[in-house]
Amino acid sequence: MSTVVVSCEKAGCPAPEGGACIDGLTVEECPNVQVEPELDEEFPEDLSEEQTEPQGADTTVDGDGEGFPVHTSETTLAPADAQLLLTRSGGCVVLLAGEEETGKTTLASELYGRFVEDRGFAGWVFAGSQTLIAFEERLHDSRLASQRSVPVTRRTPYSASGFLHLRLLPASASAPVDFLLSDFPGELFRRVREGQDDPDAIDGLSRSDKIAVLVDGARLALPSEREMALTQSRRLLQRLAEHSGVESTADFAVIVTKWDEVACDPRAEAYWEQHRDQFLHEVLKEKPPTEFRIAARPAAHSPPIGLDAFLEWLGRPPSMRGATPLPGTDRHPSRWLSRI
Ligand SMILES: Nc1nc2c(ncn2[C@@H]2O[C@H](COP(=O)(O)OP(=O)(O)OP(=O)(O)O)[C@@H](O)[C@H]2O)c(=O)[nH]1
Ligand SMILES: [Mg+2]
Repeated sequence: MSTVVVSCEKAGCPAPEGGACIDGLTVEECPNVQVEPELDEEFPEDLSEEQTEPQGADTTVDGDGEGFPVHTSETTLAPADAQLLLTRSGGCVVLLAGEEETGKTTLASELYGRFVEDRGFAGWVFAGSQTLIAFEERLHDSRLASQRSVPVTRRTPYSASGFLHLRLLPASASAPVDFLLSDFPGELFRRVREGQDDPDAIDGLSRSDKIAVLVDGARLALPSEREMALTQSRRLLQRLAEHSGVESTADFAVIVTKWDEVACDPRAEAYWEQHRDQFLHEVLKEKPPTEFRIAARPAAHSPPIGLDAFLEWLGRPPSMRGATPLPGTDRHPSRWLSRI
């Protein structure tokens, strides 16, 4: 893999167009250029193989005006593109795991939505995204402009699934961190929970730094549904936590989504309080998952709940239980750490 010059700070330098450096320097010697790997292989089937240029990359945006150019595409990132990004700059892979309509897409897109309203949120500054259009599409229906009285998120079909990308700059550091948030259909997780599919069917599972299993708060609020909702989420957590392909350094969380629906119903809240300890300590006894209560998009158009705490957890370096380099990549927890 060689490198190509994509930009040069020196006015008039022909290097980005394929010409010679205006100062006669090599790419390695020149301090003024931005370079990217030149890639010409076929798209790989999974994250562990060779990498190519991001699919659909069409625009270059300068996320925060401070020199972190990113390409943006109309779609989510396919696993190969996600891996390319990791290979280039490291990053944090976040798996949002939950069955149909548990709130995965809303959580990811409202996290991005915080930075649309205000470029700084919870100690981070927005520094770009390769999936701006995919984020915007996901937010569209929830906006007043969509003329709906109740905000909704469209179901995620397999054809639109992939990774959403957020590049964020921690207020206390100079280097941005790339977050890749999965947006997969709930059906995939139902099939894994039911044992119809192996967890390996989940793209990127073995590379996930953070794995969040969602419990649908709206179902906790329904007496006829709450027991089943907990049982299903617990089983999914178990299937993922016990899977040999999951890195020992991966951090787990359990998120009760749509917390607005739980918080307004004392019986629903009491039910979760009563069962949460068992839920959190039963599967991952040595290191129980972190619990979050999140309303990414409360029905009453009130402000979101819990997104700041969730982002703080995402930004925490992975725990170092028996840390080993990830196979097929130079990404290592210590490298991830050094970026924060
Ligand atoms: N009341 C309330 N509703 C929410 C909240 N978050 C999501 N929802 C609604 O829950 C429904 C399902 O949310 P999605 O984000 O589409 O769920 P999903 O897990 O991505 O679903 P699939 O793509 O089908 O797997 C949508 O109608 C959302 O508007 C929340 O915080 N509060
Ligand atoms: Mg979805």
